[in-house]
Amino acid sequence: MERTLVIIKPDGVRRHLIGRIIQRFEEKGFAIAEMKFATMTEKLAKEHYQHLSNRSFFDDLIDYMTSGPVVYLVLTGEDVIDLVRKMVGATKAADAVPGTIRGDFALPGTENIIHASDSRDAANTEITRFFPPFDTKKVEDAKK
Ligand code: DGI
Repeated sequence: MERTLVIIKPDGVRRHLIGRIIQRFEEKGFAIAEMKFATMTEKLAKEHYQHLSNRSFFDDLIDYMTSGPVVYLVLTGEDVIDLVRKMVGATKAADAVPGTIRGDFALPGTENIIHASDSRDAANTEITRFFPPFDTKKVEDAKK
């Protein structure tokens, strides 16, 4: 089954939108395969947004992404990558259509509530970045 990586960004958490955002994905029929609440390190934020490292807003973007906890989700379902991007809406608040998550909640500026992988390659890279392989059986065995 196809998988995608979603991040509810620090402003989404601060504005108490976690429940409403996750509800949209559940109502659509996607399954939550993984979920984690944690503050992003500067190293991972810079890696995640390396394609924007030459842009004037890069430092602000890194400060924002590391400014508080985020929710990481791996969602699964048919066409989940494309459909979640459609549900998320356009990057800029002014372009985001009402009915999309950004269209309904995002304010102008860098802070736009949510991230979702934009391709199969990006999804694989991002899922491995934020959910590194972890052998729970080995950990359990080590505790014995
Ligand atoms: O995949 P997206 O998040 O929709 O878009 P992206 O990968 O091009 O940009 C990543 C984030 O960087 C975006 O969610 C918000 C920020 N950003 C992108 N373009 C601009 C921007 N922030 C500002 N201030 N101005 C921009 O033009």
